Amino acid sequence: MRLEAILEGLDRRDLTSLARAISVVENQRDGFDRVLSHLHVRIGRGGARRLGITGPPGAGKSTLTAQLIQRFRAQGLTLAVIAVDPTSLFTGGALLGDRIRMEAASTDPGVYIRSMATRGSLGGLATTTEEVADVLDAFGFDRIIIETVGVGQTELDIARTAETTVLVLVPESGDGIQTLKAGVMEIADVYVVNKSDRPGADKLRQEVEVMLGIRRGNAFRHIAPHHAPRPRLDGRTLKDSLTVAVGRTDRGGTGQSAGPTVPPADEWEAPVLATVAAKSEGIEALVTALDAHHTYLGRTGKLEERRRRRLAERTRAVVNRAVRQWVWDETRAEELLTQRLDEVSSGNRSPYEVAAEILDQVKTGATR
Ligand SMILES: Nc1nc2c(ncn2[C@@H]2O[C@H](COP(=O)(O)OP(=O)(O)OP(=O)(O)O)[C@@H](O)[C@H]2O)c(=O)[nH]1
Ligand SMILES: [Mg+2]
Repeated sequence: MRLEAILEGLDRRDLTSLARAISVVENQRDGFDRVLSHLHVRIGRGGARRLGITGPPGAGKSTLTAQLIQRFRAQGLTLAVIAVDPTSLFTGGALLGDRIRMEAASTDPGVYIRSMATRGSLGGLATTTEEVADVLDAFGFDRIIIETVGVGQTELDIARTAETTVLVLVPESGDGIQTLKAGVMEIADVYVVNKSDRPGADKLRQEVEVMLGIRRGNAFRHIAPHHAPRPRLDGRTLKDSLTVAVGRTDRGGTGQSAGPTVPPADEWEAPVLATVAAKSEGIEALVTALDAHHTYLGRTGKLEERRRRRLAERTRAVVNRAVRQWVWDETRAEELLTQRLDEVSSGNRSPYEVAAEILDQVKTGATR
């Protein structure tokens, strides 16, 4: 299909054209920037919300996604799901069967499920995922769910391309809580302890809450809520003694507590929710939390702020890509590098000197 036909098809909201457009963008085929440019005016205009769901393998992300799909469909909303699986690079497509099942399962025209091939993503997986989400956004889906497997930095970066990031943990997986301890996942907006029908779920939920509390300098808030009167022990509050007991002070090491720490009104306190996705339990609370986070982003201006930052980042990325291509393809940079390589190799010149020379030449406008 020619590019014009794809663009025209997108305007008609034709699903085949959508699939083609996504392939073009995903693989950065010729004209991918034209597709995105064509769609730009429509991106973010239909009020689409992007939701990132990440967590260790088998945590129940897809089950949770299926539950969310049901809720959103009941509200009359349309949905797109992007299933990204960076680890399939290493597992050699072991999850492919699952993906195909997922795609085949969707016969509802209001739901569009797409898996992302992740091998050798040129623009970086997070950027590519975001660009694919842009296409779906412009196409008019009300909700875009980005599901990614894993709890590493890459997965987080992908999930963070959404406005709201959900981290799904389960009692049996040590991974999630370990990365949370390492601070990687501190950045989620909503935490879900799924499989709460299993032993250890309550304990995990408390651990996560304590960990988030400690990071906020607000430990044990679930034990002694701000508004509740605190029992007094030896003239100190319960919170003080607990804080002392774990060897922390909550006021930057002064050893004095200045009373309860109340988060500023414009700060989001990520909730830690319990769900049993397989039995559809706790989903309502999750939907409520997602709505609350969206409202928070809107109220504090963070939605708009974020949008502008992303547009600036995107523009920079496109300029960088073009400049890089221009330098190496259109100027004498490569030629000069080839000429100097022997000297660099023999130690008579450093790569830095040669780079400076190349840049000088580029700046003085020497093109081939
Ligand atoms: N006991 C219990 N099992 C659940 C729950 N939610 C999901 N499961 C089961 O856990 C298994 C994995 O669920 P998925 O939804 O495929 O998990 P996932 O996180 O999408 O898995 P990957 O995409 O492979 O990482 C399935 O067998 C589900 O039926 C739950 O709340 N409780
Ligand atoms: Mg899954």
